[in-house]
Amino acid sequence: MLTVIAPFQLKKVFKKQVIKMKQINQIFKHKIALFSILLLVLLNACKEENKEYAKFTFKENLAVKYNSSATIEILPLVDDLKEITLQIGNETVNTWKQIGKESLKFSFDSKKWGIGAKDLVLTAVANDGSTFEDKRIVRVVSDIVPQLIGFDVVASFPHNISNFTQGLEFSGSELFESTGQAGESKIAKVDIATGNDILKVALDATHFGEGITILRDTVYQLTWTTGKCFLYDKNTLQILPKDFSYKGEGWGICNDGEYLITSDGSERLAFRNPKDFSIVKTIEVYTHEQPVIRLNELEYANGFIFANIWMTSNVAIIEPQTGRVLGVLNCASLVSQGRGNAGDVLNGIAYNKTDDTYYLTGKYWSKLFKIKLQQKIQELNTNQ
Ligand SMILES: [Ca+2]
Repeated sequence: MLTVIAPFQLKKVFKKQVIKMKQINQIFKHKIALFSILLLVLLNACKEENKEYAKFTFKENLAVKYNSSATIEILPLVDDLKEITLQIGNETVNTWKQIGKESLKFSFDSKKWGIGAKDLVLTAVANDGSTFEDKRIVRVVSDIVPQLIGFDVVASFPHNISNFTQGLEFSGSELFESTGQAGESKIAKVDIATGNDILKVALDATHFGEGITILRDTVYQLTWTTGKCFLYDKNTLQILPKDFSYKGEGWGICNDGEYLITSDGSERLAFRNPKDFSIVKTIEVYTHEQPVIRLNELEYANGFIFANIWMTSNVAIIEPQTGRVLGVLNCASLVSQGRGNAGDVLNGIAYNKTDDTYYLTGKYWSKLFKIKLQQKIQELNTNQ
């Protein structure tokens, strides 16, 4: 049905709409005014929040040598401060009250805090309860210049050039090798003389195999990005029903007889409980100058952790208690002799306890080298 509206009615409707628009406009104007006031209040609050109450006197990336102490200085910037606290990591290490204009000092004992990057946070509280935070990172670097450790190549063997080597470890006189690449990942017992597999097991193609280590009768195998550590019977290489899950990437793994030690491509090594893979402690690996990132295949031998550094020809020799790099094997000569035509980077180090030798190879290399160090690694000097 059609409704007919008379002209005068139309006028009325139009008038009503105009009145309504005026009201809306007024409300809108009020809202704008209210919004502006709120914005001003907020801006002022932000301004208050950004006001610096106190600052560290040093800039970013302060480096402190291990076994020494450094003075951390804090400068109060306003008069009415109630207190200043200093936090290192999760620990509050000092609280100052009755603060004047003088700078505040804290003695940072690097040995207590250990090697690596430490988060420092100062929180300054004003008398009205408002706070200001200043944050810095302090790096504790090693106090030791790594020593170049010489070695002699005592033998070389053929290496399977289709092995994208990710893990290499002895159990007694048996050599185990793990490889990567999706669809090509495996664990094998290798015949050293020929480079052929004596026994092997392939990994599901959804996983990219990484390092292996053998503790008691179990082989532990990491995966690169799928967060799984698979367990195998050492004698049969049969996969065990239980596996472990972990966060982040898996690169290399070794063990010290008690803990599994894993790398993830950073400078950090994690010590894990072999029963549940939980992290017991972590260390950060540093030279006297900087963190050593891209730690890859690992080996535990003679009380030290040996680590291939990805994309380099170097193997770092690391003190497990601190993370200090005490020595370096420069394997450039092995790269030129063993890489072959299609080989990739140096990766894979295994210690043979029976004759105190180390076996090294690389991804898709044609050779496996047996080397003997020119000095007793136990005598690496930690008191330079
Ligand atoms: Ca190894």
